[in-house]
Order: sequence, then structure tokens, then C-alpha cells
Amino acid sequence: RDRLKKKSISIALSPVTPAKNHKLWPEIEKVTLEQLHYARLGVGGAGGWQLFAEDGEMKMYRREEEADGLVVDPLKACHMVKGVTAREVCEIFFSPEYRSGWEATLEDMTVVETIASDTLVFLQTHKRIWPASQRDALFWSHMRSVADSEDQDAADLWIVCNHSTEHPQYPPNSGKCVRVYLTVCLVCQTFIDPPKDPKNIRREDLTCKITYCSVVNPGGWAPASVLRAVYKREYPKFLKRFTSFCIDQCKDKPILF
Ligand code: 18C
Repeated sequence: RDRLKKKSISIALSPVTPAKNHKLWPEIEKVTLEQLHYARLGVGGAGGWQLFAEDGEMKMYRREEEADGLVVDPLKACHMVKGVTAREVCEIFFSPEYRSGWEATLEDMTVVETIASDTLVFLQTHKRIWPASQRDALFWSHMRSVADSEDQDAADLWIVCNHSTEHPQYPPNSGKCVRVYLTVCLVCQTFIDPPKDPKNIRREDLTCKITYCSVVNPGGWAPASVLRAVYKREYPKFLKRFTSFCIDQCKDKPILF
């Protein structure tokens, strides 16, 4: 654990990514840190979170919210997944090569800009839901390891943050799709039980604590009742499918901290 702690701190403090020279960097930095803080706030108290789905260790909460008459219900989900590390789960969520393996709503995905190896801009089209128009999403995605100042006991924390952006070559609402606007984060932490010498750690000693937060603005008309039904069905389906995909991808590979 000490070794892990030192490792995650040294990654966070090292002169990091070439992405910091990009014009989007101030926004990427700000939104990623805000999302990390937001993900770590609990779901109790005055937050108004309602549990709407539960399956084993997985719990999903939402708040009913609207903006300009559109449903934008924020979602927060927690899960504990055995046999994988925070870094492995975040890499699978971030990397384009895995996306079609777990993202069931996807029709098409293109990387429209590589800002750095840890920061990409994606254009995705998603499956259409009758009677609404098809949706697309254009967003930057950034992955990093975080030195954990809030929780001394928890080393090895990773985050992927996705946030809508603009690109002159892909203006919104110019074809058949309506553009959605999203802010999403996946925050993962590795726990090792029982504590052991790092070289003796086996997959069965690993548990990854996952927090997933999402706010999606549908961008244009969509019937509220259909939208809430889609949320209720698609988010649990996503998290179950994504986490079993991670377990399956990692099971025969060396552990990646
Ligand atoms: O975070 C997730 N995935 C990431 C990588 O893809 C990334 C993407 C987020 C996409 C957000 C949703 C885009 C619109 C989806 C349209 C719904 C298609 C459903 C098709 C069913 C056959 O961050 C995991 C994302 C998990 C997504 C769950 C569903 C979210 C529903 C949001 C609805 C938004 C508007 C839909 C309009 C039509 C409604 C009648």
C-alpha cells in the first residue's frame, strides 16, 4: 500500500502531460478537479439523491432536475468490483479500442483530435430512440492518476472525465442528429485485502471502488417520461455491462497498477 501511495503521488506531481499546452487545458483541469470533488461527496443528507436501482454492490441514485423544460436528471452510481484495479477500469473506460465492447447505446465513434495520449476528443453517434431524433455527442475525455490529499488511507486513485466541447469541423445540429451535452466522470480506487507485499498480490485480493457521475442534457425535445424510462433502463445496464467487460478483459492479464 505504501508503495502504491508513493507511486500515485509521484505520477500526480511529475511534469505531466503535453495536454497542458492545449487551449482547452484550463477547462480540462478545472472540470476534472470539480468532478473529482463532486464524485466524492456522499449521497446522503441534503443532496436529495434518490436510490432508483440496486443490484448486489451496485447502487444508483438520481435527482429529478429540468433545464429549460428538458430533463437533465443528475446520476450518481457506486459499485465495488472484484479482481481489477482502478487504472485498469479507467483505461477501459477511456480508450477508444474498448468502447464498442461495452457501450451499448453507441452507433459510431471517431477520435476527432488527439490532444495527448491521456486526452482525446470524441465524436459519437448514439442509437435513435423513437419518436425522438437521433443524438450525437462531441466531448473531450481526460484520464489521470490523482494524489489523494482528502483520504490518506486510500492510494491509487484514477479518474476519467468527459465533458462536451466544440469543434469547428463538427458544428452541432447540422445533420440528422441533435447534439447532447454531457459531463461525466468515473472515479476509481484500488483496495487490497488482505494487505500484502506488492509482488504477491493476486487478482482475488483486489477490489475496485467505482463512482460514476453523469449529467446529460438531451439538447432538444424529448418526452420526459420516455427519457426517464431510458435512464432507468440504460444506466444500470451500462454499469453492469461495463464492469463485467472489465473483469473479462483483465482476468488473464498481469495486474496493472
Ligand atoms: O458514460 C458513458 N459513456 C461514455 C462513453 O461513450 C460517455 C458517453 C456518454 C453518452 C451520453 C448519452 C448520449 C445519448 C444516448 C442516447 C440514448 C440511446 C439509448 C439507446 C437504447 C437502445 O460519457 C456511459 C453512458 C451510459 C448512457 C446511458 C443512457 C443515457 C441516456 C441519456 C439520454 C439523452 C438523450 C436521449 C434522447 C432521446 C430520448 C427519448
